[in-house]
Amino acid sequence: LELEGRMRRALANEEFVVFYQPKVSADRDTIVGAEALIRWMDPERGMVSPGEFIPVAEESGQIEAIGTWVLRESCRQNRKWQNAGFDPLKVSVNVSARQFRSRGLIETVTEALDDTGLDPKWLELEITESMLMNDVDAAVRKMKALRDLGIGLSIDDFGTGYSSLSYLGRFPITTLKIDRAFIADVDTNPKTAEIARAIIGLSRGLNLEVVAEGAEIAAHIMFLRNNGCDTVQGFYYSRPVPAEEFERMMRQPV
Ligand code: G
Ligand code: G
Ligand code: MN
Ligand code: NA
Repeated sequence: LELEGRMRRALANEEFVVFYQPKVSADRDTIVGAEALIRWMDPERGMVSPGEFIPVAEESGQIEAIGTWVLRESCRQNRKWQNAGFDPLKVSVNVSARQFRSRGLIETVTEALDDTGLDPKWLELEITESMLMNDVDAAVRKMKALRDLGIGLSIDDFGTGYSSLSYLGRFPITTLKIDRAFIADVDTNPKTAEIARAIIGLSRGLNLEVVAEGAEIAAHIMFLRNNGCDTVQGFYYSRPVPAEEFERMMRQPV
């Protein structure tokens, strides 16, 4: 079977799982959130990377069903952790371009929240700049409708897309996520460090939470902490892990 056919089967056969990568408060060193990242355990081929199958799902339209499943599963898991008595977390879910444009997105998110009983403030969607630029007015309307549900909205991979700073003030977002390209050499390249500082300053000025992704070493963490970044995500703390492993991390300090 081609990837498309195997994907159709995968959803029915429950071969998809959601992994979670911790987001850590830079000054308190506690887990304050998680990014939900889909994984596919193909019984024949083993783990298939979302980098491989998400673009195919996007092309074939299967992303709608898969995206709906990820949203619901992430909300369900988050509510379950809250019911078990863990400190509440914000879980962030990636949304693809086609999903974002889809007419059904608002209803899908509403249903995921209603059916799981998750308070909307503990859900955030990650969208990329390039998804917003085709039709800025339509994107702003869609973002407002999502924010009206009470959820957060984050710009993922910030600084790498084809966007314009002139639009940033119009976007009703709650979070900027600095792309890992800026974090990778933040400790060794003074220009990169200056750009990272500028993004952090911009976020503060616009009253947005700022998250750095791709923090891999202690020097990255030090830089981000010293320069006022709110939240840090990266292999330094943990790779994306299954829910049970994430739960173990929540039981003990990072
Ligand atoms: O987890 P990993 O680094 O392999 O992710 C590769 C890419 O797949 C990233 O760009 C990530 O945003 C994307 N991705 C992971 N999970 C999801 C998902 O549930 N939905 C969408 N649309 N993209 C995802
Ligand atoms: O495109 P997006 O930002 O959603 O992709 C998120 C992906 O980035 C995660 O699935 C994860 O595999 C990857 N990632 C997370 N932390 C790190 C890191 O510290 N280093 C690298 N190279 N990749 C990371
Ligand atoms: Mn992301
Ligand atoms: Na990203």
